[in-house]
Amino acid sequence: MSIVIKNGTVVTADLSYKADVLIEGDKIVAIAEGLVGDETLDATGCMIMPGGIDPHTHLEMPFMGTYSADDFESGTRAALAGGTTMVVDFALPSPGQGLLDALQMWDNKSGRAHCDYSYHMAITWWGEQVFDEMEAVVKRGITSFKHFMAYKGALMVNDDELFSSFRRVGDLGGIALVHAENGDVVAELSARLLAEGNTGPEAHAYSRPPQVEGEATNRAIMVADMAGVPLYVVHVSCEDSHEAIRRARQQGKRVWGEPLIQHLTLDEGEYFNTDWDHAARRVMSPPFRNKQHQDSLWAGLQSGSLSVVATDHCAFTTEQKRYGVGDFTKIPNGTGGLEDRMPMLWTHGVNTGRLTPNEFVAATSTNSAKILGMYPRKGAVLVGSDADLVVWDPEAEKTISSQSQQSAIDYNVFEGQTVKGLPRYTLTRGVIAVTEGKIASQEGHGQFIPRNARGTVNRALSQWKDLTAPRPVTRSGIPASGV
Ligand code: DUC
Ligand code: ZN
Ligand code: ZN
Ligand code: ZN
Repeated sequence: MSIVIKNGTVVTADLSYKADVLIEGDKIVAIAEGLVGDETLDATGCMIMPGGIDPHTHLEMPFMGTYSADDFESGTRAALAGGTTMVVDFALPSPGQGLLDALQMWDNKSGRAHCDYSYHMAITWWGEQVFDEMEAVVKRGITSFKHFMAYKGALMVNDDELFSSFRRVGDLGGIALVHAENGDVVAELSARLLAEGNTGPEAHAYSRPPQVEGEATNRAIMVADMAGVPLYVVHVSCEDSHEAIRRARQQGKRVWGEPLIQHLTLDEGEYFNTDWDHAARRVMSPPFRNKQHQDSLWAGLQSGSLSVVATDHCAFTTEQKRYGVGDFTKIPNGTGGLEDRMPMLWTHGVNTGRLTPNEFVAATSTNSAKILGMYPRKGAVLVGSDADLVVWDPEAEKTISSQSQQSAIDYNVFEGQTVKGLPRYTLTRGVIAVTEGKIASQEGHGQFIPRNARGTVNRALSQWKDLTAPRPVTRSGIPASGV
């Protein structure tokens, strides 16, 4: 059974051109004019693009005393509805738990996925078991390791752990990810705010000013340089962290920044809504910022100093958000966005003239595939690539509503916004999953996608020659010769 997509314009990160795309099984087998297949999809007026890749989701994640409400079933269904055909989630060991054990837990959940997926491995504690198991994790095709510099007393790692882990990731040819917020300062500000009687959701934003993010991003960049590891900064929300990333890139450091669609399109005014639920539903870390920070993020996407747009999809119901009534530090942190990321970025990015369609493809798909080691299997419209495709109708419109969304939660942070630019069809490895908003995808169709390591890089750039010279490494990650 073959499928041909006809009468559309192929739009990739590099090029736009008229061609038909022929799919056999789960692969693209031909791209040319005048192709014929068993089934024909009409793409008149549409663009044929690589399916979206969301490099940052938290599905069914145990967090802040509960579990995020979208699991791999509802979360990946929502992804496909919005043109996203792959998610990269996070396997999150609890402190003391082995990495392979945590991976098994995530494998048990992800079997229900409608679209393909991978994981980043979180490093939430440090020890010989973690050091040893990191190699097996890389061999399984998980080549990116996430570090939380916030969530003190829970997920946070200290600088000694950060440095040891970064060195190990660098030696394994992987890439280090950071949630960059100064967790000590956040904890201190949170305690003061509560003591002063500031218990509402808006205090969450006060407890995490842009400086905590700028400081941690600078620190992570410097530690990564000393360790000789490429660095990917998740959810860049403000100029303070963006500025650090720009400077690092200009210096030749391999550092990438990931803004979220929420930070690009929603601002801190949401927290001053007098409706407690409205504000709490938008509590996430980092919080939404003001317009100047938003402008900085858009400028970064335009110039290339920021590379990809993600969601950090970590959805909680209103009932879950209400755990934090009377104490903002107990509001589960996180918002949804998987279904809306691409239509929102198209509406606010392409329709406004900020981004070209090719830049849209780069930011929603191709750059993630390249940075995270799965290009050109993913993120490409090429012969031999997986047939993860979205037939994008730039004229189709809808108003976002929790009533019609796939996500399991009871609201939507973009409620009431009209978007123009939607999938006409979404295909996941050759299977038509969405037709004009109608979902026909299959639970369990998604597969785990192993990713390539980047190889070791960057070491010659460090000022610290003694750290960049070849070094015998002990199991604890400290050179035998000492530093
Ligand atoms: N931020 C959130 O808002 N939720 C999940 C984890 C995170 O870093
Ligand atoms: Zn985070
Ligand atoms: Zn409201
Ligand atoms: Zn996250």
